[in-house]
Amino acid sequence: MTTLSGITPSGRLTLGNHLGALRRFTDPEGFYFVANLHAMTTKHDPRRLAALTREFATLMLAAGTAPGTVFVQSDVNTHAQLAYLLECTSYVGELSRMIQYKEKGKGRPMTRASLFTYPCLMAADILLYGADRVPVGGDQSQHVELARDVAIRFNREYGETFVVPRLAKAAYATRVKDLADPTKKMSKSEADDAVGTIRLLDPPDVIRRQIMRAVTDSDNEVRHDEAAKPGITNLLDILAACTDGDPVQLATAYSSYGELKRDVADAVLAVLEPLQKEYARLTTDPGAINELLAQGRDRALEASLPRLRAAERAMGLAGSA
Ligand code: AQP
Repeated sequence: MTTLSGITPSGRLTLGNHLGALRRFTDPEGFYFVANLHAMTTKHDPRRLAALTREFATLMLAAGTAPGTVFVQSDVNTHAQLAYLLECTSYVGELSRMIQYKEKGKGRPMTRASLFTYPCLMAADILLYGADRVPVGGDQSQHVELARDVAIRFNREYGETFVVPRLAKAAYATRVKDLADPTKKMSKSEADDAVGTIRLLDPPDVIRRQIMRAVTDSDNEVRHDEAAKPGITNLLDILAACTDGDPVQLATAYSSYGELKRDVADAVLAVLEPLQKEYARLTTDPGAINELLAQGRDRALEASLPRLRAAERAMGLAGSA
């Protein structure tokens, strides 16, 4: 089974991104990419995109993702090339039904065309590597369904070319909630100074302060109860994810919120400080990072090119080697 996962540089990486994604990027045969092309579907700042892309790639490496499995999407041309072929296999009707497009763009005059065709690029990301099971949740599941429909249609019209992906239920991963509003998930696209969002590269004293100020409730009873106590439940989930514990069990050890928050801060820093040290070490040698990303690029290109070529031939594009 091919493991493939992308992460969009739409804001600085958060603790949620690390616990839910980054630290699971461990398959030495996997493909893990900074999805920078996906970060251009709405108005963006080129300098910030370049800086975030570099920061993401370096953080992936610092998190222990195997060198050679990490690459930057725009370095591997096959993604954009196959996306175009898939645009020629998709219908305006089905793309207009995508929730993300309906919510973020439909009917607005300045909506980028790429927001509309984005699911074709995501389908290309998946189909290029023959990924058969794609674990995603939320709005993304509709895009995987589209990738599936497009693969089936392509195979029927032009001959068997793609593995038809299946939607896999995302493995249980902690959904880290915003510390200031624990009813919503912690998101990287929040404002850089949002107090409820822990960024992976924030200084330790800032992280500690944010956790100590996390929104809770007033009864001072530590109990895992998402509906009645979302703030405390979020802190227990974070503690459990950082210490490989059980959040319900952990709750029984605390009789005050202050005590719990101190332990959460210690546990989060025990996870993030080594990551920050490794990040700092890697950034002292930009040439070495370039070398690692070139390895990842070459391996991804080698793995994806045969399928792109097969698709080109199937669609009647002459001249492909
Ligand atoms: N709060 C979270 N808890 C656990 N996992 C999370 N992920 C995101 N937020 C949390 C996981 O991180 C990866 C990022 O995927 P993405 O770049 O496609 O963006 P996303 O899922 O939409 O995540 P964000 O951080 O909320 O980004 P924005 O704000 O840009 O939408 C995924 O594996 C996701 O599950």
